Amino acid sequence: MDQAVPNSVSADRVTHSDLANAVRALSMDAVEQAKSGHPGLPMGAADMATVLFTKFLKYDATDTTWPDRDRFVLSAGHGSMLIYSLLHLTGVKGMTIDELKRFRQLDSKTPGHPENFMTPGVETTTGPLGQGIATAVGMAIAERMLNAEYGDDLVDHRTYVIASDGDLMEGISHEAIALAGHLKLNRLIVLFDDNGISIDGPLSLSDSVDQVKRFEAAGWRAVRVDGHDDKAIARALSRAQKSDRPTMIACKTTIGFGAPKKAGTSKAHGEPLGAEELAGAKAALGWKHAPFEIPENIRDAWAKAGKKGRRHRKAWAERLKALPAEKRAEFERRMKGMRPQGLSEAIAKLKDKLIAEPQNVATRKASEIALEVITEAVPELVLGSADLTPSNNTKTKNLTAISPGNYAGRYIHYGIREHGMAAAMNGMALHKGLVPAGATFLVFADYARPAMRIAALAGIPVTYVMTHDSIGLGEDGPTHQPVEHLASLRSMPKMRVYRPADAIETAECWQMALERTDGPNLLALTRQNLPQVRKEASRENLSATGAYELSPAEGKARATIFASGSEVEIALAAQKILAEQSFAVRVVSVPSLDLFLAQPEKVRARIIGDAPVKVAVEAAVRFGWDAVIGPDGIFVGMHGFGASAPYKDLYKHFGITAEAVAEHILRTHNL
Ligand SMILES: Cc1ncc(C[n+]2csc(CCOP(=O)(O)OP(=O)(O)O)c2C)c(N)n1
Repeated sequence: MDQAVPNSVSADRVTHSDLANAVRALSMDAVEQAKSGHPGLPMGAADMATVLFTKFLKYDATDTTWPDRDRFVLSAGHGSMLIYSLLHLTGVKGMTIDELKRFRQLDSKTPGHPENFMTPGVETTTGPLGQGIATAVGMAIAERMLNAEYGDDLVDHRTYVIASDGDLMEGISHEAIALAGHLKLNRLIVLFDDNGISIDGPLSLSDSVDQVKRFEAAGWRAVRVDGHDDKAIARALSRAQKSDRPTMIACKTTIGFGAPKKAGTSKAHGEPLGAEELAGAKAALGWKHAPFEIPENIRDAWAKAGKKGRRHRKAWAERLKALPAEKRAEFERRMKGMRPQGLSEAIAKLKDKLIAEPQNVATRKASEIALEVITEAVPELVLGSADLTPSNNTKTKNLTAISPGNYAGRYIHYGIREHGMAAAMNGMALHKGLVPAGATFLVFADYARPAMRIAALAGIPVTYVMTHDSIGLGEDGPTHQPVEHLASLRSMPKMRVYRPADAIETAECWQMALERTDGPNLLALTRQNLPQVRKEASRENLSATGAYELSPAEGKARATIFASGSEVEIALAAQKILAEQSFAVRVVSVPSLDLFLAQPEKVRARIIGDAPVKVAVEAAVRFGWDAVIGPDGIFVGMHGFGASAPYKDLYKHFGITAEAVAEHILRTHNL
């Protein structure tokens, strides 16, 4: 079996090395053709990936979205040609040899780093190191939670990861492996490409962590194997499948395996090998075929591997079919990512109730009130917090938390791990079947931001509940008071930021967040109590245009005050002060500035109106508001960091008061 196999022999005579070398050859050729990319990782990790895909992965190339498939995450996204080669060789539709030839070209299915929205079979976008492994933790959580709900017949799969040195050096990996170890996610298996090389050179330049001990300390099973010994890898994977804990298999590999001069050096990491080195590598590997050419027998053997999971998929489909119609429809709805019918009705009823009994509460409390009904209407909604549950008001009475070994629940204590939480939420949403919402203080959005950016880029429907949204949090002071966060999050493409003004707007914003299925949402909520500013019943979701006239002027408006969240109260008070001086102004509430700016020009013009003076009030920096008030508009808000004091003192200190707003308007008007 180990000798060279002539092209014409049957598929079962193909060796492991033939299969792995096909991956290496395609990866080298594609990087060479693109004149850019990373050949080293695919060449080094080809053996472990080949063992995984041909012997272990529950996978059917003809249906890459089948719900009970094993998930595979290439955390080291720079090695993207590894996964593209695997998807091509196993026969995923559309992953043609021409797509491999167009590696890294515009609109190809083979972008520089894997993107789940570009390439069938790619489970998540990776590239920023550490994201993949942390996202995979969320996938593994989702699998266990859905298993607890639907049983082994419907949900019974594993999550496999290939991670590199860089993945494990990144801080997020600490959060991810600690959470996975704690929760005993034994269906999570990480193959660590232990090649000891990164961009600057050998890892010894900057790292001396014993990764096996590190994972063990976090509650994992961890072993070392020769990453080029297919039998040893297979043995380790077999054992990992039986483990009661997550497993990390440190596979000792040589980066750029086969390349005569560059193998084992950082030269193999991130540039084409070059014609001579490429020819040398193919010679060393015994690969005698033209660029992008795969002999038929090897192609057949890979195609066979691509069909390995088909019988599992078919048996699973039969079990699904046998379910009572209602249960089956519900499972299918959830796995398709469709929202339940009852959501809008539940919100409408809640709004009626709030009109009948107004609630003068903090919007974090209003969010809890909304969640009491939403969690009933949306059974797939899973809440959680990065150790701020009592402050974020995310754990409604009807939710129980999951715990190690017991995954029946709808709440997750993520620990003080904002970044790990945000990445796990991505994984849960990508897995499908669950809709995650996770919480922390708005100021700590920075600690979660790289995963939030992946959610935006990849269009992942998750919701961040971010409370303590301004100086209104008071005494904790400037370290905890966000000022630039709203502007910076609003600037992120496809991120939707909501800052509701009262209990009704909070319910409306939650509705929009959950109805959105193509990207992330953030609810910025207050710690301090606010009056309910919406007094009239409206079945229509007034927040849906991002801004709306909340309080019209009595007579022709001489100014418009735009405000969001807690500052809407101030805008209304300023309107009253001015009305007493017979100065008519209107107030526009802006629950989502970014959504408002995305409205058609006509809608924006109608809401902005033609009053000569425009004012924006928000206890944050001005950045972004000029699009509404113009460069000469008045901005009443923050111009620097906050301070530590009771919040009412802070509003006075920073001049964010109704009196100040009224004064600014009169002064400008009189100019
Ligand atoms: C968060 C983040 N920082 C930096 C990079 C740039 N980068 C890409 S690969 C890499 C390190 C490569 O080392 P390793 O992870 O061991 O991969 P290998 O060299 O084995 O391919 C770096 C720093 C990145 N992709 N993501």
